[in-house]
Amino acid sequence: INLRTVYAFAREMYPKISTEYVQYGTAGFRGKAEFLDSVMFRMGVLATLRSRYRGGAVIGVMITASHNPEPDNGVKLVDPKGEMLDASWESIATDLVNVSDQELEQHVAKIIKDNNIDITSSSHVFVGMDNRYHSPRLLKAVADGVIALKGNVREFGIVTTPMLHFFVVAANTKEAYGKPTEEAYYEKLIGAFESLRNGQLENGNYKNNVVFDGANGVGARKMLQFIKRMNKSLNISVINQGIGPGKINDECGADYVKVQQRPPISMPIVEPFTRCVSVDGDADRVVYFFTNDKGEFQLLDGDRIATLVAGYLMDLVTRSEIDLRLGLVQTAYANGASTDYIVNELKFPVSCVPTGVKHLHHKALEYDIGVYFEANGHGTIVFSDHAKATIATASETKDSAKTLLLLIDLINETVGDAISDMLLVETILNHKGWDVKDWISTYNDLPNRQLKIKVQDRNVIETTNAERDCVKPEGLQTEINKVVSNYKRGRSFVRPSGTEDIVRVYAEAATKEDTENLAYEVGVLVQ
Ligand code: 16G
Ligand code: ZN
Repeated sequence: INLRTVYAFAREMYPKISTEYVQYGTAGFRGKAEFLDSVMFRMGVLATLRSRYRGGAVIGVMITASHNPEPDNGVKLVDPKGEMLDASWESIATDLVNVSDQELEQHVAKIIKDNNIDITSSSHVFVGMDNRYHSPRLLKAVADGVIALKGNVREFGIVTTPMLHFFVVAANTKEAYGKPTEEAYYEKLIGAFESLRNGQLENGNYKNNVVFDGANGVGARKMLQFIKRMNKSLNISVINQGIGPGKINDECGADYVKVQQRPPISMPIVEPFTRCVSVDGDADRVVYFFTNDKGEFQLLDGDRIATLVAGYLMDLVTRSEIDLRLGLVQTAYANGASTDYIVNELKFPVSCVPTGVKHLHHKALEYDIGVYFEANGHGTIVFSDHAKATIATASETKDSAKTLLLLIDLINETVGDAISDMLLVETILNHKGWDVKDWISTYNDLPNRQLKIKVQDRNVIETTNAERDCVKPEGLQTEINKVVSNYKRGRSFVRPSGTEDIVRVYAEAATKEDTENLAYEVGVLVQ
């Protein structure tokens, strides 16, 4: 393989047009789409090298800017088991993207040498994209990066982020997970969902209807595919389908609903207490919401989903008379009331980790059944091999274990999957005979508020203790503590964003007014 080709491709087709330093962050590279062509090309190169480094295993490349506005795009790599790119390669990615076109050839040679990569060995890269209008152009750049190194590339076109993760795992584990195709994905999830429903479409307070806000993103398209293949096991009406003038994530979708604490702008009039679901632009986050009979908006976010799922799983495990270690993983953004509920009422072990799926996922793997969710709706459940074997054995005699076995199939263990998570919530509510009133009455959320603060350099803020304490600048935490101590049930923390050039402030307190004041006061300390 002649590395000159890489340089030639780069120079002719994907020249680097910005010298601004970019970093592979929690969500890979993100930015305005017009600056991303060279980044994409180089990520195609890197994915091929990574595949060769991992003995030819399939590596995934997903092109999306998730919940960010439509003009943005981004790229992240998926490792063979469906996890996020290994941390040790994040800096390799950062360096590769920042070198000039002239340095590129030599730099690639250095990566090959440093990592002992056999450049003649086979490699496989899967690429998927969301439905932003610039995604196809960027996908071609990734594919050309692979081709420049004579690797194999398979393009999946428009898919959700969790679907791409699914394909990568499926291809690498062969039979264990199903085939790496869209059809196999639908079949696996719908098959499990319909078996779990077992013909019982309504139960107690549970009604079989839901409104699905697709954020004008790929989640909407895929949901329409689900509906086509489902035997009317759930009546889903899809809004923000991405046809017409609506832009991705614009006044709709999970991030908007969660942060603004209101329904999407385009919300049709529905009966009070109708279950509504919002996903984000690449369908890896999900939140529920509804309007009550007083016309008030009520949110059921990632914490609500986590507590619902955790309680249900614990119940099934107990009834199956099996001994498994269960645990829930949250971040500092988890509502204090959710943590109290899960610790005091459900008696479920909880741990707190820094923001970002990789931290949550990693911690969850320490349990036999690890439930993890960010408050923003990003999460899933992971089962250890020991848990799977134990459940399989128990399922021969216990119905509750049979249910657990089907749940494993319904869950996309590799990464948070909005559609799979939604089908899981629907299953649990159906089994419990619950409507949203029952669900929301398990505990009362503390009012909470998030602020974005623009600062000169967000990295002057350093945190510890899962982002709950600030160690730098010195003295700031003491001042925050002082302010917080004036508020009943007050809690607040600050952290630099991993995806935007800002500092985030989170505050919660006993009343809405206190929460606003607390957030404001802490915000002032940061500025
Ligand atoms: C990324 C993370 C998400 C996290 C968010 C925080 C992944 C796949 N995604 O989108 O989990 O909640 O960043 O953003 O890890 P922030 O650092 O700007 O608050
Ligand atoms: Zn997303």
